[in-house]
Amino acid sequence: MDLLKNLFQEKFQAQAKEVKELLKEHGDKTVDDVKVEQVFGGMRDITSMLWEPSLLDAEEGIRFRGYSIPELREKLPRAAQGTEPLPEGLFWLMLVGEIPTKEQVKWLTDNWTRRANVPEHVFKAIDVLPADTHPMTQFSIGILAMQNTSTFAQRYNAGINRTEYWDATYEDAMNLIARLPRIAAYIFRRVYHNGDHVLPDITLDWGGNFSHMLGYQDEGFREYMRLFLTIHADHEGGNASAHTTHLVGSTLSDPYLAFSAAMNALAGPLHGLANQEVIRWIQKMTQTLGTTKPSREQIAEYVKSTLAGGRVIPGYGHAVLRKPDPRFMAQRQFCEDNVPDSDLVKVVWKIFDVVPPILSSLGKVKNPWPNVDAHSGAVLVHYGLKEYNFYTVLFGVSRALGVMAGLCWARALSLPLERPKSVTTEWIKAYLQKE
Ligand code: NMX
Ligand code: MLT
Repeated sequence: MDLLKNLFQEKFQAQAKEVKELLKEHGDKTVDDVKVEQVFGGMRDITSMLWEPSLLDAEEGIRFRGYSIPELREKLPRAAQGTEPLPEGLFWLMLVGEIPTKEQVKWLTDNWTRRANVPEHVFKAIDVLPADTHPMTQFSIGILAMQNTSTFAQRYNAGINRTEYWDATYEDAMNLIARLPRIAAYIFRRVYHNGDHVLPDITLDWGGNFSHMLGYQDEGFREYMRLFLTIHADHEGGNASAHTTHLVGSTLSDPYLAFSAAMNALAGPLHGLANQEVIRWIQKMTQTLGTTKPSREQIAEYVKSTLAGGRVIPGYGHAVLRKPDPRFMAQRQFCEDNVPDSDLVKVVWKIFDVVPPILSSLGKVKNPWPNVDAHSGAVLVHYGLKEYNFYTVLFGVSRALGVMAGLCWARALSLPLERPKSVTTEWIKAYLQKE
């Protein structure tokens, strides 16, 4: 058995024992009450789901197995001469709860390199799509096309014992993560570079090789990509892409089916697509104003006109966070250190000064602060990746790390089919009358 799988088994077996005891003793205790407004309000804040890789605090932001983003940037192993964490290290941490050593991360990089071969028919499935098909649709189809290689599906058909589900899920999760950069880069080069593909460089780490296959040899871009792939990886379990993975996976659909579905959730503008919407919105603003250096007053007027048109300000607000997103702040810090002279980045920072008071003044927005998507596009443009319809695919590659770790845990703890209770408005009215 491989190094990481072995450690994962040790960890979940111990935890499964603990959970059994915990349920025996405390299974009937209440962790939450549900308000009528939550039933009509997207189930916001209802505590009802188990998710091991990360946990969100509304004021403080995300912690991965207890580690904040600044702590990850300090403690996770880096590339030689690099300053940002290697995302491989975060996957290790999310799966087994321990910060890996440099050697362990090297082992994982090499393991994913060995698993990274994408079957030829996947490229053919992508190639039959019109080139103007949104990159997220191509990505989701590419992932789905790999489903015939699922170890879980094959072993399930052969009559696998349920105690081995975790093992087959782990194999699929590792293969899927290893292959994603190649598929994503293939779509990028197909759509924006006339199919002039860049072959993998097996001497590079997961994020470095992804950047290389996208066509970027600049070490600055690679470092930003390693940071990007780390900070977008997980945001506890209730966000739409993680929750989709969990829900679809709970039917014992294999990881390819579950992750393809998750990417369809990420492709919505209120979720991951917001990163493309942000840059589209800023570009429209600078075009309309006729300057790449708009003043705060000009930005404020443009924000108000967007709101007056019945549209949201992309990159602002959050369903759970109530402070500036630490993922935004990490990118801001990266730019202060590495990208101090970009007009576009400076516009992003000015928007950060201008938007929160305007959103707060509406009196209904619960979180006026920027989220992760408010910053990424400007950094990508700085490094030359200007094709903003592709940005959500980058988010998707990263998100695989968290949701695949989550799915491995769901199988390991034998979490059952997810099936919450729904009610009708009539039911609510009748319930209230009885109150
Ligand atoms: N611009 C304008 N109005 C907003 C914004 C915003 N950025 N954020 C929230 N509101 C409105 C929201 O539409 C709602 O209005 P109404 O009652 O008229 O329907 C009201 O404020 C209350 O919403 P909240 O409870 O504050 O937010 P909710 O939890 O419903 O939604 C988002 C969260 C993220 C969907 C929302 O803030 C939004 O649409 N933001 C812009 C899109 C975005 O950046 N999404 C990316 C999220 C991060 N990610 O990567 O997934
Ligand atoms: C995410 O990273 O998934 C987003 O911030 C959305 C969320 O957490 O609800």
